[in-house]
Amino acid sequence: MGKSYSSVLVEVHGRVGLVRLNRPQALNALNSTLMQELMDVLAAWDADPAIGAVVICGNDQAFAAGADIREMAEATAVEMLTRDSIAAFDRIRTLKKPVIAAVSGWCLGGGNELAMSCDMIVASETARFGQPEINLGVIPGAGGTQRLTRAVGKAIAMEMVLNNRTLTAAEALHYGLVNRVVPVERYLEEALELAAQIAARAPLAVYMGKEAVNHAFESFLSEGIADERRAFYFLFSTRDQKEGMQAFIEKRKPEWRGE
Ligand code: CO8
Repeated sequence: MGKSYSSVLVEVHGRVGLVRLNRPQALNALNSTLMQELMDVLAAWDADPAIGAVVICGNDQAFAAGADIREMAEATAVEMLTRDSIAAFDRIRTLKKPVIAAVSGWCLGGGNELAMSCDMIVASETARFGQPEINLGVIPGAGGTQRLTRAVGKAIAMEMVLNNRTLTAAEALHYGLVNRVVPVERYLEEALELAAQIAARAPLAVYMGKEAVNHAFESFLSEGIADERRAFYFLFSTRDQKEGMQAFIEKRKPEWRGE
């Protein structure tokens, strides 16, 4: 990738891009530099056909303990609005490549909102999920009231947002916030394996599948169904559809080209 970053670490594993949030002294609190660097990396990988999926992780202690409180403590409403650093969260949903959050330790506030902005979450047994903004006299600002409620339901979301209830990894799995929970020694490997499996699949179908699933959260059922159907029909114009179906008939492995 060539560029050097101060607050994220970047690695490529085959067709999977791995970006590590790297402000361990602040439990990976999301400041503007980190968010800019993260978005820069994600945008570059989204445009790179050699990358098929992305994993975002922190370290074993913290995925991220929220937005950087020191950076925003003195900000005025006008400054917050003008800076609009929250806009970055929504961009992950619009990326073509699937993004998996590999979460261990603290996953709080903006950290949990970042994880929920990703397409899937693989958690370690030590992960703790929460929206503690109420302790700071504010509410979640980057989707914590919306994505969280859609994921875990109203009852649990209310407790988390109004009373700082944190979820253990097992609870997060039970309520549908995360895809899977594995021992701390394995969570990153597990996320990378899942990403590698998806990265080996037909790229256009993965992109349209991600978009169609995300549409379920944004539309009436009839609109979502119509959108899905259009995407399904469209995929019959791709070489990968012909190859995938022919390979099935010929009892061989398909070769995906993303065309
Ligand atoms: N911001 C800035 N610094 C932080 C943050 C944070 N969110 N979290 C931890 N740190 C720093 C601490 O200040 C401390 O630094 P120092 O050593 O210099 O004093 C260091 O990280 C280690 O933290 P602790 O000593 O507090 O570690 P503990 O193990 O005692 O406690 C906790 C861990 C419970 C996670 C504790 O650090 C904590 O409560 N952190 C704050 C959690 C929080 O309130 N998060 C929500 C922030 S608000 C938010 O996310 C709104 C999102 C809106 C949109 C996002 C826009 C970008």
